[in-house]
Amino acid sequence: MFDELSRKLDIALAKLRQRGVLTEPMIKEGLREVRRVLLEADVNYTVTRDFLGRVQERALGEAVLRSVAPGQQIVKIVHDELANLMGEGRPTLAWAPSPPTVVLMVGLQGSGKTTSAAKLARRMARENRSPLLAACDLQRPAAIEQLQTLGTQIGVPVHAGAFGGDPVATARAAREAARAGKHQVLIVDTAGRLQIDEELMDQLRRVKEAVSPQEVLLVADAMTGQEAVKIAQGFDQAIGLTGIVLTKMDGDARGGAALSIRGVTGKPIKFVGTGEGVDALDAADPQRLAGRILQMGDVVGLVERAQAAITLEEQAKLAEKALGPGRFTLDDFLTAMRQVQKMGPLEQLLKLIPGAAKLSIPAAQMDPRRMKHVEAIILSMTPEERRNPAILDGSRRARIAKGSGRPVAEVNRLLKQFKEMQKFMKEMKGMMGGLGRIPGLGGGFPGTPFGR
Ligand SMILES: Nc1nc2c(ncn2[C@@H]2O[C@H](COP(=O)(O)OP(=O)(O)OP(=O)(O)O)[C@@H](O)[C@H]2O)c(=O)[nH]1
Ligand SMILES: [Mg+2]
Repeated sequence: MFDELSRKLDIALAKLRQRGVLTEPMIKEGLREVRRVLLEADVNYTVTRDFLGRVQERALGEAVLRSVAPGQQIVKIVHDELANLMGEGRPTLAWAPSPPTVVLMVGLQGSGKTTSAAKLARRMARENRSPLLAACDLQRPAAIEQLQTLGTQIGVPVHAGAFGGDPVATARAAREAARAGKHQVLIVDTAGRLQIDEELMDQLRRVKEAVSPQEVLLVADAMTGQEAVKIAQGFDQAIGLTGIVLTKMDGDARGGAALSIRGVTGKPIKFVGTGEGVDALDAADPQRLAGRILQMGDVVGLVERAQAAITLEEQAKLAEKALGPGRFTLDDFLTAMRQVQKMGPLEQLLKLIPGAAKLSIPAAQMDPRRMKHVEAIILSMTPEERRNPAILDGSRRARIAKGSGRPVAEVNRLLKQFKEMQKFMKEMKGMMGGLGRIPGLGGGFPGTPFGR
């Protein structure tokens, strides 16, 4: 699913992710690349343009340019906006106030209507909704048989019309049968055509009228890209749709259909077909689909957690301390460390930071117990000592060691690391000019568990 798109987006975004500092031209250049990839994947032009507008606006925002690992944040923004393209949340089916709820499956020939009807029925059976299938594609004997076979396979009854019969009458009878049989859901399979034509639309309109469906789902083949979008528009104008079932997402669908169909038609993708088997139907989840496209869930998760752990105010304060006119003190060191701790188990977190795996960080430094020790040592200092560690002579160090229950050697080591970090902060300040950079995330943080 989305393999090609996924790979190309990864390459496009890699350039942004690898940079520690991003400027506006770099972001614009990177997003131009993303644009090219989306258009190549057959995403609708207008959808692409609006999408990039939103991404760029957010990416150029203060918060990203000034943040640590801005490239990672852009990955997250792209991810979120991709999800937004496909929907707000997980869409649900509309249920009838009194059963049966009727779901009408429509679409072009071979798009996967019959298969999807059976898959949906299986899903409903699993949810104990006692479904009934209706075979209203009466143009080919094989079509009726196909649904009957699938019905037997999944243990769902099929109300079938006779070959050559009237689909409208069959649909009406099926609805009656569903009510009489106390079926909660009726799923109606219909005939397809090679292209949208007035005769098919007229028949569907009459079937629709006969069963008053809560849902009219267009079954569209994801492999056809923007063609699927055009088909959806055509069906919506002719009979009115409530949602889309995007099939054959397991194939090498380029992404154009999935990413454009909602933006263009305003109809949500409700299900995605991911195989030929009767279980291969997923409820569409925009977040998950975006995750499949941008296979960087680790980055997205990390940025989310970091954002949750470090409040903006804290970030501003730390950046000010680290790079502003003030001095970076042991108190700040402790605050930064606690924030890093709040983000979760360190080893796990480190794995999430691209490049961090390459840093040689002794396991002991990542040990949460060691963090406790560092904390104990710093808290055993007086406020004056924390502000000005230069006054820490031998006797003071001995007192701190005793107070914290740690050996003097460890106190010394911590102070040495802190000094290195102060130096690093100063260098970085010189290097980066006025740009803020928050310690703790990817940017290197000597003397702490993230140190180089
Ligand atoms: N790989 C894959 N194949 C699918 C999927 N959905 C349907 N198919 C296959 O697509 C072919 C057509 O599916 P049908 O369900 O018969 O399509 P239809 O829309 O009912 O076709 P007509 O009744 O002829 O209009 C079958 O071989 C299905 O197995 C899917 O999500 N993934
Ligand atoms: Mg069929």
